[in-house]
Amino acid sequence: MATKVQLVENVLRLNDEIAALNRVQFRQAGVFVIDLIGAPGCGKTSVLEATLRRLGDRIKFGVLAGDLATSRDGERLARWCDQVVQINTGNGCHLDANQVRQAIGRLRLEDLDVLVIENVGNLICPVSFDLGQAVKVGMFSVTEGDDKAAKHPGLVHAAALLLLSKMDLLSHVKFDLARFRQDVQSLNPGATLLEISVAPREDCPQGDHLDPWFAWLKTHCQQGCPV
Ligand SMILES: Nc1nc2c(ncn2[C@@H]2O[C@H](COP(=O)(O)OP(=O)(O)OP(=O)(O)O)[C@@H](O)[C@H]2O)c(=O)[nH]1
Ligand SMILES: [Mg+2]
Ligand SMILES: [Zn+2]
Repeated sequence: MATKVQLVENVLRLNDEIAALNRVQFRQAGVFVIDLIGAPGCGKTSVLEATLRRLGDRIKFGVLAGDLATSRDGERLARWCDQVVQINTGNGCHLDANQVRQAIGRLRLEDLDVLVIENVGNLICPVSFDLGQAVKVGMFSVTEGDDKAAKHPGLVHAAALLLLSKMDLLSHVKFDLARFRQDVQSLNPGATLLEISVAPREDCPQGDHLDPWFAWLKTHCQQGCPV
């Protein structure tokens, strides 16, 4: 048992050393780096597609897309951005700092304002792996159930920003928004919670509901520093 614990500690220590190198490189290049973490299908790529489409002419984005087996997310994102690298992890359920280090070698970092790393869909171990990001952003969606923040306190603690997506579906699912907000607030009072959707909401049929996220992104991209 002791050997196993030692092994996990060593893996994480090595990861942290490489993450520190990534962080220095990101700072030197002046890139604001986001590690986007959420369950499979919560809407990470959809929000990124909309972000690239809407802000791509003002903010220079790059994306690393983590996925076990396909390049589908990378292909979706590459329609809106020419600096996209897909990382296939095989059986790996999270990205690590070394995978990010290899992938950024294929980017022109100095040409970027913001680099978003779409982590492998998973709410658990991506939290433990520092990638060198400025900030971890956690994403939940209303279709996953209102208990997911409470059941994944590690992510809520680690994230400076939490996104609750698919708000257009709120009236169609059993989801107690007040309870979800309360769980987030009590687990991490300092975190910002933004309620968003890429599809129009019934109470606002004109368009999507991403402006709070865009505003957050513009502010932090200008500041260029950790939240
Ligand atoms: N109604 C609605 N559907 C959404 C929204 N965002 C995403 N979806 C749908 O949810 C499904 C999953 O979206 P993705 O963006 O692929 O989710 P993801 O988190 O990137 O998924 P993985 O990369 O596989 O973990 C797709 O069918 C999207 O069309 C939203 O705001 N509203
Ligand atoms: Mg995706
Ligand atoms: Zn994992």
